[in-house]
Amino acid sequence: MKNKRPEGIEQYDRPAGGWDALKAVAKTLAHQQIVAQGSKTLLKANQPEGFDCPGCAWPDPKHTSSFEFCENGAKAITWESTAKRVGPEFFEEHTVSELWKWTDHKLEDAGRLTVPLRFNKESDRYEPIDWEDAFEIAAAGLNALDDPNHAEFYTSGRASNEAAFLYQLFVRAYGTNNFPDCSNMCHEATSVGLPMSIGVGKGTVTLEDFDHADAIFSFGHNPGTNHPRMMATLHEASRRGVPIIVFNPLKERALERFAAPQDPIEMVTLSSTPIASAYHQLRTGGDLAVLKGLMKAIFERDAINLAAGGSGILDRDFIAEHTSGFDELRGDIENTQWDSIIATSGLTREAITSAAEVYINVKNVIVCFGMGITQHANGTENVQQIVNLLLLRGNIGREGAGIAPIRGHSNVQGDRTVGITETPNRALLEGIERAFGFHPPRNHGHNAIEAVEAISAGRSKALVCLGGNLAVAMSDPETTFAAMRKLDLVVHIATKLNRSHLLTAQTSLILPCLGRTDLDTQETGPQSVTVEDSMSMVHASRGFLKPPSELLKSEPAIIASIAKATLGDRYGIDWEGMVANYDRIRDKIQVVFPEFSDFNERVRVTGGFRLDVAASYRRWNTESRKANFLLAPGLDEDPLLTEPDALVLTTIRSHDQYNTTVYGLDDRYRGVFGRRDVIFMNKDDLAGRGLKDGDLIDIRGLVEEDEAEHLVRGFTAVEYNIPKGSIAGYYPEMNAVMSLRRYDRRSGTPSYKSVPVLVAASPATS
Ligand SMILES: Nc1nc2c(c(=O)[nH]1)N[C@H]1C(S)=C(S)[C@@H](COP(=O)(O)OP(=O)(O)OC[C@H]3O[C@@H](n4cnc5c(=O)[nH]c(N)nc54)[C@H](O)[C@@H]3O)O[C@H]1N2
Ligand SMILES: Nc1nc2c(c(=O)[nH]1)N[C@H]1C(S)=C(S)[C@@H](COP(=O)(O)OP(=O)(O)OC[C@H]3O[C@@H](n4cnc5c(=O)[nH]c(N)nc54)[C@H](O)[C@@H]3O)O[C@H]1N2
Ligand SMILES: [Mo]
Repeated sequence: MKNKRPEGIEQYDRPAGGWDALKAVAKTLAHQQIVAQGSKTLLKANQPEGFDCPGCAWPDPKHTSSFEFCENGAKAITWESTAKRVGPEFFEEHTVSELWKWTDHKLEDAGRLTVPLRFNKESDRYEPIDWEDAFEIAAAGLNALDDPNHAEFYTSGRASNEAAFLYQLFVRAYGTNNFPDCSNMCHEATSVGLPMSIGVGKGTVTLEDFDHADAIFSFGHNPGTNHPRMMATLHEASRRGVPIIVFNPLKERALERFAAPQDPIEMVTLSSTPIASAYHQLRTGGDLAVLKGLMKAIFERDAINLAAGGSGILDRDFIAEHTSGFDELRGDIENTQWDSIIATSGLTREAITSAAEVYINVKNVIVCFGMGITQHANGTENVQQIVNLLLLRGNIGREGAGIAPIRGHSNVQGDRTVGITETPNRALLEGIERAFGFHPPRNHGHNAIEAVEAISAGRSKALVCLGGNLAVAMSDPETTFAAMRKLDLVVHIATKLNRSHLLTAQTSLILPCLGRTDLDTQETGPQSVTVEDSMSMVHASRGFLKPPSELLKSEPAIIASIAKATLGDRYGIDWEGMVANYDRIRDKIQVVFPEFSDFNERVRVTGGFRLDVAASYRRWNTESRKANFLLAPGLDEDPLLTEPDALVLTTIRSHDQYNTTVYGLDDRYRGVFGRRDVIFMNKDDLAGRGLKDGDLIDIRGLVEEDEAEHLVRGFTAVEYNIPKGSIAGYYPEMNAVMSLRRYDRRSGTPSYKSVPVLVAASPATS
């Protein structure tokens, strides 16, 4: 007899994609009450004349004019273009204390914000306010600070290039480099690690390179959920017979099998295409060991080949001409023993060697990776070891090969390119001076963790957020929430209500803005914005829907107005002129960043243009002028994990969420329906603790001695196919067990994917 599973937990046997994906979209459209308009909206996503889908940063194919079906893109779009509204009546009905008790899902699901709001402490309510008053209040709050470095300016990666550029200009003219940014919690390990290795913090491949790849390696990303349009590429590659080698502790369905909704045969015959040719379920955090193991196997094969009189299997010409540090790398890998590689990775030597064979036996290899690589204490090292692996056979800077960090938010890469960074380099500072004639601050500002620390310590007094949900996205909500409540001034520029907005300060403003899908009309007519995808392609995006309220302003307009109110005529910056016509913002972008030359002309060409990624042409902008093999000595275990019984918790996204935005409670591909309060565990880890499938458990984060308890109670243990010692739970619920001190020391990226925890039965059940 089959054991009874916990409520809402099922075996989901179907491939990813397919009819269930179409059904899910129909359900979303109905829920957001926009059936007629919504379906038309979907057809304009990622089309030359349409808007850039706010769902992910995967590039658009160059030669398609047909609609690219994407379930989660459809959710992102309908979530924004919903018919539901959050206006003055909503806030008359609900106090902030009452809203605080709502779930994250319910808060955002209430609909689009329609009026500027100011929090009134007496009534415990947000109340409508005039735009002009809002700008004056924000300006007065910022100007009241003793030092501009006492303010923090957060950016979430949906902001367009134009909005982000004006924002960084405003903040630098105001006088600080405090730019905490969602990227600090995401691909920062990439942005810090890659420049040291290859001289540029971006991926080196284009979408066309996938057509020429002979093997694709995938580490720690879940494209079926988070980048569904990537499935078209993987599906096509698999059908061409390209081996796809996956390293992921969880068997993600889309990486196993996928039925392309675009493929009439798969849809009609209910068939699907296998994606991974080999699926390696490594231990969470075992990537460094795997990467070193792959290199060790390659060196071993090379030695055998040389001994047999061959010329070796490394690209020795490339290594000699283009790289530095090869001997040191080889020494490090020789010193790393198979025993520790096997123990840390949880994979057998045979498994690792077989993957290395695939790598050796083909010419062109692309390595893709996501948060499973970056969100670890050694995230930067992980990224650099991926580069090492690629360099060994010259797999960077030629067609069909390279490194492909799969970015998160749709314009997170572009925001960085146009100046959202707490560590400005010389080119950026000189560019601003050239374009605007003032000396921007040079000192390093705060990243996301440092910003929360500064607020928590009372050093920073004001926080401006260009989108996002910083308090919920960050580790350790208890500390972060308390910190936010101590602020003098908070300004949120947002489309929808979320929990961060309810952490009210002395003065709190919510300024509602247009989204990607909305028509943006300024003095000179309808405007387009631009975005940069994961592969450095820059293109235009134009919304076309009637905005949810006549009162809404665009992000550039809001930023320019705050800037004008705060700075007056300082440095003679023409804020109004730039907002009247976004071409003028782009003209300035091109003065600051010469790679945007002829920006307005080039972005008007269908498909846009690619920003120069020097490493794609084997030009290495590193100090050595070479690509550097960099070392990650040892395979050190986290000291907290040496505690007996410690498990490594990884935090993941469900199929029904966009970061802190929870669309719904299903995680279809993992067989979870109607709930998120579950922890996936290996059956031995359950048994070893006297637990079974369905038991209620408490999860305690292991923290340093002087830290407060980090405990969550009453989650349901679900027996799952995950390596022993590794457990998984959903972000953001599990952020409560994570200390703010846990982050990659090189990049500042929180180690959301390797949280040491203890699991025990909930007292309620024992
Ligand atoms: N629909 C939707 N799309 C999104 C988002 C969303 O929330 N929803 N978020 C956007 C953003 S901001 C981002 S950054 C991206 C995130 O996209 P992903 O990088 O795919 O994000 P995660 O869900 O965090 O999952 C990472 C994957 O890593 C695996 N993993 C966990 N720990 C490890 C490990 O130690 N090693 C390895 N090798 N793998 C591991 C998990 O099992 C999971 O499959 O997606 C973007 N797109
Ligand atoms: N435990 C754990 N924590 C994590 C992660 C993890 O994997 N595990 N992932 C991290 C990652 S990769 C990231 S990127 C961060 C995400 O952190 P954020 O980027 O801060 O969070 P989001 O949930 O994407 O922000 C959602 C909010 O953005 C606003 N918004 C949506 N569209 C727009 C728009 O067009 N304009 C404006 N102005 N506002 C808009 C809405 O108000 C919405 O509530 O979380 C990080 N936190
Ligand atoms: Mo992200």
